[in-house]
Amino acid sequence: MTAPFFTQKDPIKYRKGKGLSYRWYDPDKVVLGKRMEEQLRFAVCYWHSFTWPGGDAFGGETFNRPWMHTADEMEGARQKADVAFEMFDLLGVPFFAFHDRDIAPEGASLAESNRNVREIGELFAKKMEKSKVRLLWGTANLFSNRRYMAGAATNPDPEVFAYAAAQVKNVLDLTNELGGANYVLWGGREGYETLLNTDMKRELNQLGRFLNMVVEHKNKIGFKGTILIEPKPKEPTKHQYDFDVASIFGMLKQFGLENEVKINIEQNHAILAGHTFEHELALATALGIFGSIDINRGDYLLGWDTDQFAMNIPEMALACYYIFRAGGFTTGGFNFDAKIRRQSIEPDDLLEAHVASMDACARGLLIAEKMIKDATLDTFVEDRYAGWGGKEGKAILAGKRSLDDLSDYVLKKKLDPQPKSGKQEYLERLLNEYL
Ligand code: XLS
Ligand code: NI
Ligand code: NI
Repeated sequence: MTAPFFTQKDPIKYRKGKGLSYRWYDPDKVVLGKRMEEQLRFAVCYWHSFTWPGGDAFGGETFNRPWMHTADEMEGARQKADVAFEMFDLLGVPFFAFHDRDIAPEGASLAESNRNVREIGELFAKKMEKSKVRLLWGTANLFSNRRYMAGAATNPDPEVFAYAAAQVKNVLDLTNELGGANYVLWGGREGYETLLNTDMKRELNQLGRFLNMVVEHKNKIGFKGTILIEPKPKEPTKHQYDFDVASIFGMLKQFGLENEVKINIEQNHAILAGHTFEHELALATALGIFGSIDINRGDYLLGWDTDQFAMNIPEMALACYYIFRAGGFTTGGFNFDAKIRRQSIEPDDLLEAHVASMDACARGLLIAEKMIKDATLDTFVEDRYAGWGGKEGKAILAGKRSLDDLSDYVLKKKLDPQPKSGKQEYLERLLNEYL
């Protein structure tokens, strides 16, 4: 028996109780018209919290989790589920998320792997009767096994494509049965290392077909959740096709899926793509494909996916501003795709990390609320574009002016537009005032 695993025994509450407590995350506090719990929709991710042993490229396991060392792997999977639900209930989070291979060991055949996943899925269903936790999303791990080394949907071998499809079917069915709010596709190996062995056009078409098959299956089984794609520019693949929000949007348009699929944006992936987190959030919102968030923090000095817990309050405030001024989440939420550092070896370090980051997100939301209600920023931006509300501005956008028309207009009116200050430093000071 592994559970109880944590020394913390009492459910963690807002500013009360023994041991850990939330300082800012008050689930019942109404912010921007909804309870904080409903606005933030926090999820614990299964992989980093319960399946990652604390290794890095130069050294192995540091955590020594008992469920990773059982003689019978399925017994380990059951113990892991016990600890996971112990943590969900201690934190009081409304959601969790998993890959098939996080929750159950891969078997000798697909049939056996599917059975393992199903068995733990049934255990989840039982545990969910007693817990308030719900499933934010499920996903298939189409990147760890060596069969996927050259990609899943984009593999040169159609049998690998078929295997990946079969794996997705199993997890999408399970996600549906568990009442999941979304299903995620992250294509870690959908890309290439060298063009010398790659037919890019063919691979992109394969990916488009795969995505369409997922949507067709979703409709067939009546899954009510949202299909999400998670962009990442590189790692493990050198050139990844789902690089960022913009490239996914192009792909969705190409394959006729822009109304079917939305995006799961991860902070660390945004900065690896050379963007700010808010850039990706604002672009997805502008394109109407914002779905959900993998909340974490990348290290600006490192060029890889460190997946640290988000703790930076000014950054969270800005992110929350762009998320909640656009209306916030529908089926999505803040999923902690984040791992504790490999030296954080005490069981309760897992709780500390989640509590601290939930508080940082809650503070971000509270600051964003001030910014949204005050509206000085919004008004500034609106005023900046006020000219477009005039007669000529409207006519241009409505397609009623040609290059000839505008040339005549400028010459006749002898226009000489004068630059206006962008007032960046004033706006930065304003932002600091809210913090
Ligand atoms: C890896 C991704 C992964 C996805 C789910 O970089 O973030 O964890 O969120 O497959
Ligand atoms: Ni992620
Ligand atoms: Ni990541």
